[in-house]
Amino acid sequence: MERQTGHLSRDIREVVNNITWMKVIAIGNANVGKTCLIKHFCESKFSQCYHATVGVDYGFKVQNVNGIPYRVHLWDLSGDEQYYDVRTELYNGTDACFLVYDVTNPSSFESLDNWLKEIAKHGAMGAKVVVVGNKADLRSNRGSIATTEGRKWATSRKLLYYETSALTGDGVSTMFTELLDSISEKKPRH
Ligand SMILES: Nc1nc2c(ncn2[C@@H]2O[C@H](COP(=O)(O)OP(=O)(O)OP(=O)(O)O)[C@@H](O)[C@H]2O)c(=O)[nH]1
Ligand SMILES: [Mg+2]
Repeated sequence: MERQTGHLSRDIREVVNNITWMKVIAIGNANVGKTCLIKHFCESKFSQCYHATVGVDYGFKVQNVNGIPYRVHLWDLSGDEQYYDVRTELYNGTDACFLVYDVTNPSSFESLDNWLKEIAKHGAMGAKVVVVGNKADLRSNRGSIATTEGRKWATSRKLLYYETSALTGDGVSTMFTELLDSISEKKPRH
């Protein structure tokens, strides 16, 4: 095969160009575990240290969905109010969104409606949204939101509900797999 140094061969370029992509965003209050969930999905790793996302992080992963490879573009948005303007630039064209709260943090649960309003107002109203109660491993802490309460909130808005722990990995793969499955059904392939 002829190949110029530093260039992909035509065959590989064709494969890369033809692969269908999906845009997935993570939203929810600061400190709820969005970055950790993505890290677990992409690298099966967890970090106890909190490094707040500054504005946005971006990465992609090639993932087989129902036997077909997709390029999953993951946009990890900061939950901090100061980055509102950054986030609102990025919602357009979103295929799927996982809206995260921390089951031990009631104010992150109370903020969920505001997040739905934010994405609807700024271009992601057509996106598939799922609700994720994260840090399920800490559920025994006093004041935690019960599974029934989280599920009821999601169901009342016709959204699917998942519980996860980015620490133990429980529920993470199920949430991502089902979310990507549901988009692949709607997403036309090239
Ligand atoms: N015990 C436990 N801790 C978690 C879990 N997920 C995240 N954490 C911890 O929670 C803190 C915040 O996690 P991040 O993933 O950085 O939170 P974030 O939602 O990305 O926060 P921002 O980037 O500020 O919006 C870190 O100290 C993590 O180690 C979990 O499932 N269980
Ligand atoms: Mg983050």
